[in-house]
Amino acid sequence: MSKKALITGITGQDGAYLAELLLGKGYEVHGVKRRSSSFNTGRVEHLYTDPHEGETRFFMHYGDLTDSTNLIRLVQQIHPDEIYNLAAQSHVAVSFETPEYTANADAIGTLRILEAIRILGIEKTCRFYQASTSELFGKVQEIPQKETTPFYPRSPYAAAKLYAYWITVNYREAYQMHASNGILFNHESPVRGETFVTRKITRAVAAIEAGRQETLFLGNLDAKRDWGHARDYVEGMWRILQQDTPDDYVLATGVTRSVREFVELAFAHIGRTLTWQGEGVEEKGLDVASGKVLVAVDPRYFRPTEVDLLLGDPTKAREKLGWQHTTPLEDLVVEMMEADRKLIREGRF
Ligand code: NDP
Ligand code: GDR
Repeated sequence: MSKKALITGITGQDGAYLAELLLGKGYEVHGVKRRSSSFNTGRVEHLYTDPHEGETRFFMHYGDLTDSTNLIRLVQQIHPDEIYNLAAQSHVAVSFETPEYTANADAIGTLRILEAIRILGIEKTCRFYQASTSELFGKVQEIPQKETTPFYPRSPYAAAKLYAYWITVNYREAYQMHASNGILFNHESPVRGETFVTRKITRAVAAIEAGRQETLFLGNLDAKRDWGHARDYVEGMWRILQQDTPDDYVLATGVTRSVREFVELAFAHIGRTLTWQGEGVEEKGLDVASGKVLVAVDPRYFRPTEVDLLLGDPTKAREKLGWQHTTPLEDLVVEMMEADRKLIREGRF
């Protein structure tokens, strides 16, 4: 009998990579997708087989983290061995605009799934993974950040994820559930959402190269992040749930780079070198060869409170899970740039 996994957020970046990983391991994979007026399953289309055309181990169900009855019914019907809770309003800047919804989906949504497991009495057989985040560390308390570093959330998103982190720990301790947190630092890929900074940059650089865009407008160029590849991080999620004992783990690369450095790497890939002029909102990135302004600051992208520096220490994950990242940032940028150049060539954006 193959194991059954239920993935919330299957239509997102991590959901797509995780579904592919688990199908490759022989799992039956069930995903929760939201009703949308436009197509939202593009990232998992390649995994889907029309049930009329043959056997499949990949199933999608309509649902929403804000609907308890739906979640209870899905868990009851599917009876999963493992639940990966990846669904969230995951955009930090957007969480300042939609704080109540973000709390409902990201914080209470997590509680709803834990309660579904408990109500259905499967807490001894069903393992639970919570998509926790380096945003919990927020305002720098310690460098690098590890499992014991104090949390200091800096956004409605991070505050909601803080609740989700602790309710996961609490249900583990109170009901002996196999419930674990992966505290994941930023991870990216060619299917990263287009409004997160890495993908926004690679898309814009590809568009500038193709003559489709003049300038890339960004917010804080000096924020530093520990960026890895999503493919490595979903492997870590799976490893966390295969442990005999539930626990919380940081997954990170152990290297931090600024948004500015990411921009420079992306432009270097199309043979452009930048020189920076001006300060603050006046700062611009100019093409050394032509003098054209390729990058400018738009304060619209500043956040009311910012997370300045994230740098993770993945020692515990390496020692206990045998996990480590495989993709240096330079390779990640090349992969994302090539994917976006291809989309442009094929007229797909
Ligand atoms: P994405 O934004 O790409 O995907 C989020 C997923 O959640 C999508 O499938 C989305 O559906 C779904 N979703 C959003 N709201 C709801 C809701 N109310 N009910 C049901 N589903 C919902 O995120 P990632 O794949 O990048 O991240 C996965 C998880 O990991 C998130 O919880 C994120 O907060 C967390 N995380 C991500 C990190 C990263 O660097 N990527 C780092 C640390 C944590 P739809 O497609 O319809 O919008
Ligand atoms: P983050 O990712 O907030 O770290 O959350 P994002 O890529 O949005 O921002 C990273 C840094 O870049 C700065 N920045 C900009 N960001 C965006 N989106 N757009 C811009 O134009 C821009 N200019 C500068 C930001 O201020 C920030 O400092 C991601 C999400 O995936 C979360 O769900 C996850 O929990 C964390 O990573 C770990």
